[in-house]
Amino acid sequence: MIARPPLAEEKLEMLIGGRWTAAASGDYFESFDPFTGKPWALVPRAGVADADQAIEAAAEAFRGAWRTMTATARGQLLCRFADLVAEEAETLAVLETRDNGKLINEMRMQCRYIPQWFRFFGGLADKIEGRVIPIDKPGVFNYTRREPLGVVTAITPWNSPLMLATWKLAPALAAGNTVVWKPSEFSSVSAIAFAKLFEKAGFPKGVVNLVTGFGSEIGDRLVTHPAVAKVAFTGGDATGRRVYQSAAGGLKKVTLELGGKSANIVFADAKMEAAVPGLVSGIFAATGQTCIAGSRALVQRSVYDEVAEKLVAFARTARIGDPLDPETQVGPITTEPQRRKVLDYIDIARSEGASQLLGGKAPDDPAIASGWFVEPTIFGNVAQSMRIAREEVFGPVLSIIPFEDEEEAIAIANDSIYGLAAGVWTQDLGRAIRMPERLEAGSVWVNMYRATSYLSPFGGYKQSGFGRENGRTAIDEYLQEKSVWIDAGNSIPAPFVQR
Ligand code: TXE
Repeated sequence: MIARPPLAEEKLEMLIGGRWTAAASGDYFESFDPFTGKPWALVPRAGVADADQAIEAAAEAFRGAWRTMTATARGQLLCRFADLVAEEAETLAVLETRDNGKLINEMRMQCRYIPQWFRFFGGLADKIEGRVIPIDKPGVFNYTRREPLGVVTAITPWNSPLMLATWKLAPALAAGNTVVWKPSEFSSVSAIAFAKLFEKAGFPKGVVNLVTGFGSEIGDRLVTHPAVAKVAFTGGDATGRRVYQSAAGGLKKVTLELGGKSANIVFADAKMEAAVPGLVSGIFAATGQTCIAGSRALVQRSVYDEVAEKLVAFARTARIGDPLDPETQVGPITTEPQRRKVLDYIDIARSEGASQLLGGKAPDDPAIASGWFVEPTIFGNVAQSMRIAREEVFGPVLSIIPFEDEEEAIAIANDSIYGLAAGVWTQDLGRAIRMPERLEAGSVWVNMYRATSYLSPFGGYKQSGFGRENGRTAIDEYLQEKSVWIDAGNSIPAPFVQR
């Protein structure tokens, strides 16, 4: 078991223009450990003046040292940063677990994996090439340049704080942009440790700025400041809509990743020994606090009773406890408001007539009574019309919805405003090909669930957002194309006619 040191009295600092600093106001806020329910760190509460300073520092760095650095040198910096993250992975993982309550095993896996993003995008930095266009005008040389956008604001959530920031920072920096990063007010501590590594790696001042504070206080400024070229956001859909609207005023580029209500679909021909743990991992791993949570289990009616019974039996054995204990399988909910939201949805599901098969409350165990826990909860015979089947809960709550055949499975799965991910469990090869074609989701897993990689694009269909993170093309989200025309023929222009 990893020791849990007492409340850090030290006041943490944020990074603005290469300077570690408190907020201009001198204010701090407490970050809570979801397992103890107590504050454990003091984080600067940035105001609009701090946000402005960070954006101005990023704008200056973009015009200065960063702009003139060769792409190869930029890529090497990203790789050096990757090495530092690899060295510090364990420390970062423990900070993340203390700050957001997610399992140490999961945060270790993420923190050890993050360097691959910086190596991959670092490697791409000097492969950003333009084209020579065989232009249809004699004597004219036309080529394209792919250039960075400028200052990118990255706004990130609490559920996988460093991983989701990495998905933005790695391609944004590789493309030559500078960044102002605002982590969630519920998980800023690991972000501060991460930012220190950018400094240690040797990034020029102002290229990466970290502003800690409340979205409700500085979010709007970080989006609307005239020097911001693009906003990359992951969070809830209500906040995402607001960010999009604010960004529209300044015609900023935006990418949004907004969660979902993903269907994890089990056909009668599935290998049940894989499908049942697959359903469990889709929802109870990470205590359901993942954008790709398979929160709707669609189960073919002929195996409905068998799957429901096995699911309940399997989920009942999940060990709930201290997320710093590697044996724990279900940790607390990250925030107290989020726990209330989850318990409210459980009440709603009951009042809508869903049958509760497991959980439905905070655990009774006095050893974990101070933590923000909710038991793994399963509702059976859920109808797609119920709110529990339509709205994102973002907690350990699974709805089982029966279906008759492939057509009905597709209809139910696609009957959602969201479209982030889907899972299909089948042994039928044709079905394994047909289903991904027809599912309206940005990621589809067949006979597996919840895998992501720096190599493969990730993002939403419909109201799960737009833009893609990860994979080669993610770097295009942080570039713009310029067309350059050169008259190589010394011709004298005809002034009043378009050439
Ligand atoms: O998210 P917010 P919250 C969903 C999930 C959850 C719900 C609410 O359903 O229950 O969202 O969670 C910043 N301008 N997801 O309230 O507010 C905020 O400071 C600019 C899904 O914690 O969306 C944080 O840095 N920024 C999800 C970030 O937005 C603003 C992950 C995300 O917080 C802002 C998290 C504003 N006006 C929650 N207000 C996913 N897609 O994985 C807040 N923020």
